[in-house]
Amino acid sequence: MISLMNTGNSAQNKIFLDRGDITRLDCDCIVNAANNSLLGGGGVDGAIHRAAGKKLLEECRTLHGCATGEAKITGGYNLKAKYVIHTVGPIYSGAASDAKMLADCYRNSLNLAKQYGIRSIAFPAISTGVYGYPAEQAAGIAVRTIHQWFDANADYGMEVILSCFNDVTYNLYKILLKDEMK
Ligand code: AR6
Repeated sequence: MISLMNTGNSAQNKIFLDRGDITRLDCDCIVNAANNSLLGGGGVDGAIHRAAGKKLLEECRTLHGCATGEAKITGGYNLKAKYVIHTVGPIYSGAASDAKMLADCYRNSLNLAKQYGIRSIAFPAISTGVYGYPAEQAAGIAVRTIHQWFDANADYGMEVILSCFNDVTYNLYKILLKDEMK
């Protein structure tokens, strides 16, 4: 895992970059790139449900879905992570609203995490798989939104892990975050 110190006025918040499977990470919370039903699917959603076990789906059934850009929280069950935050990214269409909804996913997930006292949270590259969001644009939105949240929550001390399942995502984040590398 590469550690990246956040610069600017929010010294206690940090970004880390990890190349691998988000379900194996040992952090307080992992974020799921879910769909509106919250009842499972392919990609990272399928991997998280498989690793967490059937009780995750049982709890998800009680949530009655989730709107695009919003976030809901459950337990982590068989995962190392105590919590899973489920957020629903936009299906890429090219409309201006795509970027807003993708930023909402990161912001709302971080706000919910803070409400639960979470200090370390791992994000997959939301919407960049099945939902077709161009990886470079999505990485830029993720990094910008996390930095905005750090600035707005300067003394909280959140560790954000950007989980990269492929080299394209990993290299994009590495370029975007190069100024923060120690
Ligand atoms: N760990 C980390 N990242 C992963 C993993 C993993 N185990 N598996 C895949 N990724 P996607 P979306 C990466 O398709 O585009 C589901 O069916 C993947 O390489 O999982 O938001 C849901 O139910 C990509 O970079 O999510 C929805 O219907 C990123 O995770 C739909 O897919 C997101 O890819 C959501 O599509």
